Amino acid sequence: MKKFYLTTPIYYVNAMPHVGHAYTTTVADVLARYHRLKGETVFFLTGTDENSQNNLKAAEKHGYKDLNLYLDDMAAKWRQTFGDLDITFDRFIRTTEADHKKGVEKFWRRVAATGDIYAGEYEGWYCDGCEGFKTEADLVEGKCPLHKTAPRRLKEKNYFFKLTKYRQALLDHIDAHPEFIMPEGRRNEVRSYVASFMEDVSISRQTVTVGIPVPDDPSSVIYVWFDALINYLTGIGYGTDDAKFAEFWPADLHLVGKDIIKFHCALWPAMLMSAGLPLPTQVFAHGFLLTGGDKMSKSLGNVVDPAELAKKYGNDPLRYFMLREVPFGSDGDFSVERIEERYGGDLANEFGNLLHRVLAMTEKYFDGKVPAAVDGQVPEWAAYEKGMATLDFAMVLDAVWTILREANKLIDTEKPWELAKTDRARLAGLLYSLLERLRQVGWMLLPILPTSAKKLFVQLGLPDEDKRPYDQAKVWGGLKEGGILKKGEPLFPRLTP
Ligand code: ME8
Repeated sequence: MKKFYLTTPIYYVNAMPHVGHAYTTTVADVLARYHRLKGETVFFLTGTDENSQNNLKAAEKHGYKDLNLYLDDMAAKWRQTFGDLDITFDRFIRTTEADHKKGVEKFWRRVAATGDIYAGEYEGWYCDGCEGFKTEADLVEGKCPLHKTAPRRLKEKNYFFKLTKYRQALLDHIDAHPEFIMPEGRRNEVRSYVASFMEDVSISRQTVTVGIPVPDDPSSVIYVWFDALINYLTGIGYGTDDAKFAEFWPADLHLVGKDIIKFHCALWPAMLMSAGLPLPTQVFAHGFLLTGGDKMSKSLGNVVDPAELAKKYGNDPLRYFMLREVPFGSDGDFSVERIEERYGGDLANEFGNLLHRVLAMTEKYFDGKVPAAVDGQVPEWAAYEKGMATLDFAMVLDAVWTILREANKLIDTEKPWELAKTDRARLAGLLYSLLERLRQVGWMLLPILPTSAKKLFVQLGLPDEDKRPYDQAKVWGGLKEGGILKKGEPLFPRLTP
């Protein structure tokens, strides 16, 4: 059976999740559900990046005396938020967990044995927000452009990773595997960084107190990024469960935001090459959700709480908005007004009302029973699947909404209320065809709007529909004559102000 291993970044817990974090995680969830539907063995990993000095600062700020208590509380809140958002992760990893630490140690020793770690002295500009050194060229008016704070000068003994040893191998890999870094614009950015700017990287800290100790040198801790990236291995058993690791590695997809592309497309593959492990198939870097033109970010203080939004609009509309509003890969504005417009237009009007009308007409003209089957087909599956495979969610949703819009148009042109008087056979065929299209739309929407799709199946009288094999479900004619429909509440009721 085919496997699909996908990951999100592991998030810092110095603040609560905002819509930006929910964005990456929701997209990952859509893909995880889609690949499960197709019958693949999916492993979906998300979690929290806890060995960070920023977390310690946050713990102190919130009056915690014990960092571990703070981490436990915050990890529980993140996990809860993702649970509330219907995220179906297979593991929520925390980098303070024992199996992760064990795997990191093993990985460090492996890279050291290759001869890729050396001791040296480092002096440079360090941005605490990024947890990384910055070159002069990275700074804008002396400040980190992301955190808008001045970096501090840092000088200490560090262990270095021979990143530059892998320059050519990385370039060769990027050139031979165009799908490795997506979208294409990001690939060019990484390529030019690797070719012209990449230097060896310091992978330990002496002045930092939080982190996994360097094996055989407890005076230093492992650099948080070196430790964090390894979560993609330890999350599936590296160092503790060889069989599981062999089953799932290499990752099929690392989903990340564009802010952390260099870590994932230069440092990470070089680390894997050094450790003699195969590289992930793809890193896809999406753009930023913006508020007021700036990246939504905890350090800028312009964040929106996804749990609040989900409570107000429901999870499905929030998921829909994230996939529909911003072309995946580009930046885009987040706004509550647009969520409401999408809710009222695409969801309530074009989808929810259609279902309601078709069910109401079948109730009125055929006692709420599925009329005899007629031929038909839904050619949009090809575009839908291509969109899912290439993470082109506009293509996916266009495919679904083409079906919905055509169905709405068909009602306008065929005028079933007139057919009821003139041509009952044609009316029966029309209604069957509309109901069957809605069943297929339900399948397309299962990964995207899981709650609404299941409600739709119930209303079509098929409460166990989602248990069917995907390949069978796509075949026209799944609805059987005489099936009893169950018109229920509208899928997207009018929003209360
Ligand atoms: O970087 N729009 O964690 P982090 C879209 N711990 N996505 C956004 C976003 C926005 N405005 N803001 C955040 C770290 N994100 C490291 C990662 S991985 C081995 C270690 C998402 O808490 C996006 O996925 O700063 C981004 O890459 C990630 O959150 C950064 O989360």
